[in-house]
Amino acid sequence: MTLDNNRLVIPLANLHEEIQRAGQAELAQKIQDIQRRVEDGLTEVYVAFCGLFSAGKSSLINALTKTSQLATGAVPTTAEVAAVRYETPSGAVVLLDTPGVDSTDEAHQAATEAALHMSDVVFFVMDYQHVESEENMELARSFVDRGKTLYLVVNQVDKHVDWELSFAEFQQRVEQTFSDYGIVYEKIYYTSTKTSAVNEINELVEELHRLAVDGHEVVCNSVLRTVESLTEQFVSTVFEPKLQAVENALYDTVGFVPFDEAEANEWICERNEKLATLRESVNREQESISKTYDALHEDVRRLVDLAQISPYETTEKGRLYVESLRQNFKVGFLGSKQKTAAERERRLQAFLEDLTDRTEKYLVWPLQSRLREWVDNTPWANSEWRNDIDTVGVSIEAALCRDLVNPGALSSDQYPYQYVKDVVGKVKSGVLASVNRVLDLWNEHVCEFRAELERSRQPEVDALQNEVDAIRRWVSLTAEQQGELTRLLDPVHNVFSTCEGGSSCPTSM
Ligand SMILES: Nc1nc2c(ncn2[C@@H]2O[C@H](COP(=O)(O)OP(=O)(O)OP(=O)(O)O)[C@@H](O)[C@H]2O)c(=O)[nH]1
Ligand SMILES: [Mg+2]
Repeated sequence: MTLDNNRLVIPLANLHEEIQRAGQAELAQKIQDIQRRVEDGLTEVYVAFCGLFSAGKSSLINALTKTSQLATGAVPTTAEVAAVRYETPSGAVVLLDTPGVDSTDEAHQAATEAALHMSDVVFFVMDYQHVESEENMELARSFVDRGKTLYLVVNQVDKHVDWELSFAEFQQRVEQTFSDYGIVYEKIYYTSTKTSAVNEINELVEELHRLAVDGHEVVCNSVLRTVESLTEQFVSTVFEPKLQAVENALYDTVGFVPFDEAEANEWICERNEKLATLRESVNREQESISKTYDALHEDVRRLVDLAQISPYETTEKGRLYVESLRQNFKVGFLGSKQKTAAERERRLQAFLEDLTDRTEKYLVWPLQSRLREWVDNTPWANSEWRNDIDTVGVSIEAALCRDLVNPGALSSDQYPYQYVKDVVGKVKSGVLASVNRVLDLWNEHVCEFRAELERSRQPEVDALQNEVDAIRRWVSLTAEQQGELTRLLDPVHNVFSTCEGGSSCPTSM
């Protein structure tokens, strides 16, 4: 297989330029380092020996290469990354000795950090006695997070003494701990640079040979993952300030930041459902207020309509009054004008009194009682409204009864009945007008109450809406970030996806 390096070199050069232009010199340099490796042919696998200080990284490389070229010691020793070529029958593997990552010297840590992007595989070396330490677990996780292929090397196993627990039990415990921490690794080796019955240093040698055999595949995989990881770091740095602001807003409103877009969308759905329920409940309550009020209106209208205020006796009095207005109506043998007029007035008053009495008893009182009952039984009605109810009623004036007479119809036998109907109609519309005045007054309060109900829920609606807006801003910013990552990585991915060996290697011929 021959690598068509140019296909990957150009996208990497473009990526380097863009990252350099954005002022991220360190990341740009790392991309350029990878570009150089690609130009050199991507043949040798770089194995970085990483771990806490004094785990035995340098000693292990010395033992593997059967040399003592690297300095070793009980205090933090290795200060800089050193590359050692290790020849196998299938080709060379480059072993990178790195300073301990927990070295108190910051320059040591920086050196390891700077070399990691050049490694294809990490041999994570641990001292037998500190394997299960928190620091080791966190360090292992950080390698996994960077997309590194991880091999675990538990070194110095010559320190194991069987009387506490058997070696098999120790192995089981170590493997369980890594599994509990969810750390994914390729293989685990138990080694020693001294003499030990459980030493797997020869198996480690075989692993190096295998890596040399699979060299091209291993390097291609690693280059792709490292470029992805470095580009992710670049994009994260660019988006960091904006994302921080958006996430702060999320903490202020929601209290949490979603794990991913799916969770964010779930949160949006939940809140939208709550908003819909809230709006529905406000609408329902407002409708219920309107319905109660409308029902009262309707009741009042029906009460007025059906009120019987002119039974037979009343109608008779009305009829007698109307008949007394006919020209041929005379009182006494001589038909004295005064007597006739007095009789007419007496009949009018009799009709008036009767009608007034019945209007009070059968129309006004029932109406007032219905209104009071409504005020008492409507939770949101104001008890002061009871005072308005006293204004309901009508005063039936004699002038009204006189004015309603149609002189042209007096001679008709049926007219007295029509006359009574006219008077009753006028009285009822007077009463209805007085009730409507009260209902109109109350309606202003009803409208205000409906608006108040909406206002009272507004803070809850606003809070939910703010949460939805904050989550949406997060979704849109993370989508933008993802889009930027895709834009930058697409040319690199295209080279890998169209290559002969599938996604794992750039095009070969
Ligand atoms: N018992 C025992 N001691 C070992 C073994 N490997 C290394 N040591 C000792 O552990 C100490 C540290 O070894 P180094 O190889 O310097 O460790 P390192 O991981 O390179 O340390 P730094 O470079 O400081 O990060 C030295 O004193 C070694 O002699 C081993 O397999 N068994
Ligand atoms: Mg060392």
